[in-house]
Amino acid sequence: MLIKLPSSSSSCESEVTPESVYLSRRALIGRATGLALMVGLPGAGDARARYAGVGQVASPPWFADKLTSAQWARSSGNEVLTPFEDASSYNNFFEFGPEKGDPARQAVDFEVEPWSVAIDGEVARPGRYSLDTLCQPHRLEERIYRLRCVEAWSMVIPWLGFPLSELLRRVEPTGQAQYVRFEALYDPRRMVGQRSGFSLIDWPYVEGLRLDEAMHPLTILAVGMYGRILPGQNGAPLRLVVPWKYGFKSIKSIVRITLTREQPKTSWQIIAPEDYGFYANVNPAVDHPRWRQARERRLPSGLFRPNLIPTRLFNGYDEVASLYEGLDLRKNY
Ligand SMILES: Nc1nc2c(c(=O)[nH]1)N[C@H]1C(S)=C(S)[C@@H](COP(=O)(O)O)O[C@H]1N2
Ligand SMILES: [Mo]
Repeated sequence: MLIKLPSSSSSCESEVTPESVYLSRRALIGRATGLALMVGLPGAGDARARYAGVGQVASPPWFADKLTSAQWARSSGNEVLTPFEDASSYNNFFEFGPEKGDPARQAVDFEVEPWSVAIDGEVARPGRYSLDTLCQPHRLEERIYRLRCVEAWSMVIPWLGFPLSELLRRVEPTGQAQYVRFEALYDPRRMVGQRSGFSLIDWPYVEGLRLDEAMHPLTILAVGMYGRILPGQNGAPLRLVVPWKYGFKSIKSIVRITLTREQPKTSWQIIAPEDYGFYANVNPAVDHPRWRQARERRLPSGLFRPNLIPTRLFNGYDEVASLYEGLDLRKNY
C-alpha cells in the first residue's frame, strides 16, 4: 500500500484532505507495522540529504526490513539527480492515461497488495511468487541510472532493486531459453487507461530482452526509488530498469516473466515497427523517423531554455557494447 504522509514542510494533511479519507488513512498507517522512515537507517544519511522533497511513506514490512540491509550508493559520479518531484510527476505509464501528468494523478491510490508474479516458460522451476517471496533472497542495492526516453528527454534516478540475473538464476533457465518476456498488469478496474477505447496499446503492455541482456549486471528489477518504495506512477510494485535502452523497455508493474525460445512480440513493436525496434538501444546516430536522437532534454528543463545535452551511445553505458558485437545497430534499432 502506498500512503503519502505529510512531510514536515507541508501543511497538515488534515487541512487539505476530507476528514473521512484522512481518518481511514490514519487507520491504515496505524496497522502498517513497517514505517519506512529513512531517518536512522545505516548508510542512509547521505541518501536522505540528496533526496530533498521525498516525503515519508508507509511501506509493507518486507520492504522496510530490506531497507535496513540495503546497499546505498554513496555517489552518483558528477551527475545531478533529478528531483523526486519531477521523477514522480512527469511519467509515461499508459495504463493510467496518455498525458505526462496522468499517472501521478491516476495512480495515487493504486492498490498493489497482494501482488504476485508468475515465472514460466523455459525454466526448471516455474511458479507463482508473492512479491515478498520473490524479493526475499535478494539484497536491495541503490543504483543511480540515467533514464533516456525515446521521446528525447532524460532523468537521473536513484533506484532500489536487485539484479534480474539473480532472480533468473534462482528459477534456472533451461538450455532452450533465449529471451525473456515481461508482462504488465491488465486490470481495467484499477487502471483507468485500460478502460479507454482510444488507447493504442493492445493490453497488456509487453516487453522483452535477449537472455544475455537480461543477465547483464546493469539490468535490475526495481521495487523502490529515492530511498522509498516505488510510487504507483513509477511502476509499483515491481518494474524493470535497463539503463542503456530507451525507457519504454523498462516495463512497469510486472505480473509475469516468461523465458522463451523465440523473440517475444513487444507492445511498441506491434504498434509501430518502423519507429520502435526490439533492441531500442539508446543511439544518437539512429534517429526516430519523426525526430532526431542526437540530443536530449535533461529534466527538469525549462520550456524556453531547454537543458539540452548530447545523447551517448548505449546511454553512456559502454560496458554493454560487447553484447552487440557484429550486430548492425542501424538495422537492429
Ligand atoms: N507497463 C508500462 N511500463 C512502462 C510504460 C507504460 O506505459 N506501461 N512506459 C514506458 C516508458 S515510454 C518510459 S519512458 C518509462 C518511464 O518511466 P518513469 O515514469 O518511471 O520515468 O516507463 C516505461 N514503462
Ligand atoms: Mo519512453
